[in-house]
Amino acid sequence: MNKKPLHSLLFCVALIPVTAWAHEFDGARPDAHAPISIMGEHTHNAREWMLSYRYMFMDMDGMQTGTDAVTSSEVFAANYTVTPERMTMDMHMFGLMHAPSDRLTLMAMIPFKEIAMDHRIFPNALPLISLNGGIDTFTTRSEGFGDFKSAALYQFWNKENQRAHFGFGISLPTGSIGQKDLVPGPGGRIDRQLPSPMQLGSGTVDLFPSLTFLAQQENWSFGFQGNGIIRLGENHHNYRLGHEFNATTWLSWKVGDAISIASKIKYRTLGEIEGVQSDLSFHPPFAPARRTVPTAFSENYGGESLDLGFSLNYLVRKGKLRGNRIAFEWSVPVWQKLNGFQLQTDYIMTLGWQFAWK
Ligand SMILES: [Cu+2]
Repeated sequence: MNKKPLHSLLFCVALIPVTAWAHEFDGARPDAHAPISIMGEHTHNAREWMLSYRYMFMDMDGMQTGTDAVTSSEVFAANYTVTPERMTMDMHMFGLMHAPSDRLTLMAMIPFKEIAMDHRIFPNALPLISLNGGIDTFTTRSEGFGDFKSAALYQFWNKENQRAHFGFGISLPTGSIGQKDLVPGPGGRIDRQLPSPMQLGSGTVDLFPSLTFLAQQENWSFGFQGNGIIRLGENHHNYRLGHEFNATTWLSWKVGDAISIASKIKYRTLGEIEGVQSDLSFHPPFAPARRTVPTAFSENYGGESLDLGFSLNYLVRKGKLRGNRIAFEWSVPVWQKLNGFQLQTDYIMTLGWQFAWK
């Protein structure tokens, strides 16, 4: 799988014609929902509503260049004075869906993020270590609401056991891109603008087109979603995040009336940052020939990855709690190719609750 992520994708896409079968698509089955981290993958019947909450935890540990892990010393050897060593993000995502008709489903969501990044200072950068109170590590944090996103999903195919819909989403820059925290600098620890991975929003209006295909068999389901993020213009810190494209396929097995398990494979490609992030420092004042930190430089953004995920869906189909769904997903990158020097993703865990009613 190492160097040929596209082959696995093409294999999954080749499964599509195999899934023709003569029975009705049942949107109320537990396997009618994709692994919980996938957004906008289902539509609703006319007049249905859905409220959802997802908790996502992402752990990024250790630096990487290309497909190789690198140590902090190797980042310092590449002329950087500070390196990230770990980043965690806790995200709480609140969502609402409503279908005015069988064909059209509308959705809105907003995330709340808590981000922390641990850094290490080059041992030879003694002036910086002394400004940092004599220690060679520091952590920056940010938290708050991210970008508000709304989307329309239009079902253009619903025949026998197959469904397909287009999605068109737009995200508004409600999340702050002016988050600051204390970092070592001239005169001690000072409140400085944080680089973009620590920011809560993109700062630009972003478009989210998507195409989803679903097929159901008697005891299992298949899904495919291709989606993109197109960033418009430039934000007020003089940059814009890279455009993004994702292709995800999943297979779900219905192991009972209420439970399904699934596996997914996701290919992602993300562009570099365009522009130069304003209000960051690029060269330490005491060593102008060195660079500050990889996250300040646009070439240390973007890349490709292939993630493998496993998930469990539990759907309450009778009684007072009918319509509640609880889902869990564990996802790990099996291949990452990162531009420049970046933190590598260790795993992403998603826990979700959804409640649908009519
Ligand atoms: Cu829904």
